Amino acid sequence: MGLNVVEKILKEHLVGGELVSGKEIAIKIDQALTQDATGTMVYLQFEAMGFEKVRNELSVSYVDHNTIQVGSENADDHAYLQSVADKYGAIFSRPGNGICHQLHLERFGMPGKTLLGSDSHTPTGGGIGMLAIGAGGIDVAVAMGGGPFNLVSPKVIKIELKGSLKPWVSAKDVILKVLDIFSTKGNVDCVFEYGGPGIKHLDVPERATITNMGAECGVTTSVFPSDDVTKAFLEAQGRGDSWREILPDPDAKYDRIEKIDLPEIEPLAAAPHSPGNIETVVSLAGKKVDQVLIGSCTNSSYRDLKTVAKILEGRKIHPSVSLGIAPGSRQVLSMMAREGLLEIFISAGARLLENACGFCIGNSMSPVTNGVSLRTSNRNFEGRSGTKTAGVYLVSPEIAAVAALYGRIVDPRSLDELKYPRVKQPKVFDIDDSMFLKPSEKGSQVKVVRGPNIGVVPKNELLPGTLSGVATIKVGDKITTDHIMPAGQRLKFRSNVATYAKYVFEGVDAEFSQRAAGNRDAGQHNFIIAGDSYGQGSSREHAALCPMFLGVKAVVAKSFERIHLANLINFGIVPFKFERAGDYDRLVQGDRLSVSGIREAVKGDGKALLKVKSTDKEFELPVRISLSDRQKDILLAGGLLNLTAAVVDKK
Ligand code: MIC
Ligand code: SF4
Repeated sequence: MGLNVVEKILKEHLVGGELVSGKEIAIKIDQALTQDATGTMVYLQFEAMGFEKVRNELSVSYVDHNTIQVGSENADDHAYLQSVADKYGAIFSRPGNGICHQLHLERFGMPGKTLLGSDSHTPTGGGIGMLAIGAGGIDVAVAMGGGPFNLVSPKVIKIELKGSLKPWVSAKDVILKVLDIFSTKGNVDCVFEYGGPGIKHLDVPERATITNMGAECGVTTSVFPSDDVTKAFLEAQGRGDSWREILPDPDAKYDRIEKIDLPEIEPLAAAPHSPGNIETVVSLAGKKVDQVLIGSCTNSSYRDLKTVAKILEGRKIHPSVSLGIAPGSRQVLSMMAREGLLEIFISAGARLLENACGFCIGNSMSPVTNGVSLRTSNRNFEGRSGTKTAGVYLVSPEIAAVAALYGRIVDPRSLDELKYPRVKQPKVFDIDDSMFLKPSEKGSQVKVVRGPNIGVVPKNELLPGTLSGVATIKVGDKITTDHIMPAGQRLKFRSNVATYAKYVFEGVDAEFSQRAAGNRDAGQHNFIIAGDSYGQGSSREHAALCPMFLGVKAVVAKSFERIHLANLINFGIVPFKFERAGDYDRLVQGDRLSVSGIREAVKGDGKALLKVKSTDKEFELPVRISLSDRQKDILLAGGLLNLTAAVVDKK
């Protein structure tokens, strides 16, 4: 029987289990990436587990999130990461080199390889034909140490693209269309495999824009075949020898096929406050815009920024708009400089931003109160921009650039004065790898630099026999990890769990952390009650680690997102699902909750009873924990760190 691209790569890497969708499998990880905001914890855990060196083919430690450096915390993190990479054998990408996903695509991505990254947008690598998956930091630490990665064997959904895109419509609109079809929930344990005659019209960075934002649908990853387009990109990056063809067999099977006619797609936007809230640009036309930000790992390639430059050329931005442009990498930046495109940005009135995550993670450029911000990034969750009252619209670079000129959302197809600039991939990209530091020969002799911001990894206790405590918070549907563990101005505390934990649920309920710590100190377990798709968005394991530190022992939800579910288990927090979704309505914050025989339930069939008690009610309701045998062991041990530190083969 013929195989699809996903099956081909999985088959080559399978080290445990069977490729039957829904069943847990283990795969070998060829490459790993970390970024600084999750990376310090990855390396602290790597050290705590006792690994002696990095053992996979390639691990790269990028610095791109925490580059603001207000106070010494960020610089402390960078110094730690640089020294620890040197010691254990990873490549260190210096601050100023660019955004991890853009850089990895340019310089390291290889068709047919597996990549595990401690960042949810790792699937950007799917644009080059690799199986690139985002995961929690501890899973990446294990993979760097040579261990396998465990995942649910996915359902493969083929997205068949036909025809080519019309002027003013680009890859961003394709993924916004996909989000419109699939939404941000209900796609857990699926992979999108793109195919069909339309893919030959999309170059690798465009494909990467599409696979990048598959993360917003909640799929495990997205992948394009590796074809002549992939070959041309790798050759232009001076890496033609990394190419191999990977196409689906003609009789490959899929769990579902969705067809999209590229010429039918029109310019789209994701309206506040969800990437799944899709509207047409024409329906938003006329909306006044305060800020336009172009960049992020979704849309910061040479193609994207040159398109923007061509639109801005010879023009000035609207006086009421603040325009910021952040190239994705030093390669993009240097090509902009060499080709005179920076000149265009400067003359148009743009603010040149660092080639880093910056605004995308709310680290800078927060919009004005009640403002409208148009961004080419991938997430517009409420408050992520740093301004709770602002509305962020996610659009293509084309729509963003035109809005910067007019001060409002405009459908450029209605303008005669603007001609659509089609940008072609250059024959050769500028290549200068000098900001990637290879590990020195000194290895174990290297002294790891630990400034005051470098904390320790807290460990959990064994799972107790009975959980007993309080519903410390009740939240609704689609709670993102940005709700649970805010980034932005709190991002600099990532390496220090005790401090960062003070901000758990800060934007939702600023008293949560204190209340939870109080319960913990009084010997009570904290429970979180949640609706559907709990833990959407980022891979940040701090959204499990910090609640664990505050004594959260269980989350009772209608459903969970993939990476966050794995993170909860990895830190020993029990993920209960309501057996009957309607029971969610019967619980309120402050209810006293208990579950007895929890260790037996984890070992056995996963069914348990949640006892609910308050002054005016008392009842029991059924909850369920679905776990693989491996996950059962982790949960019983109180987390992966307790388990792996004991069994790891360290040499
Ligand atoms: C994000 O886009 O939310 C982040 C910041 O890149 C996160 C990682 C993190 O929280 O450090 C992600 O997407 O995984
Ligand atoms: Fe960085 Fe934003 Fe991409 Fe996350 S989504 S990796 S914060 S650019």
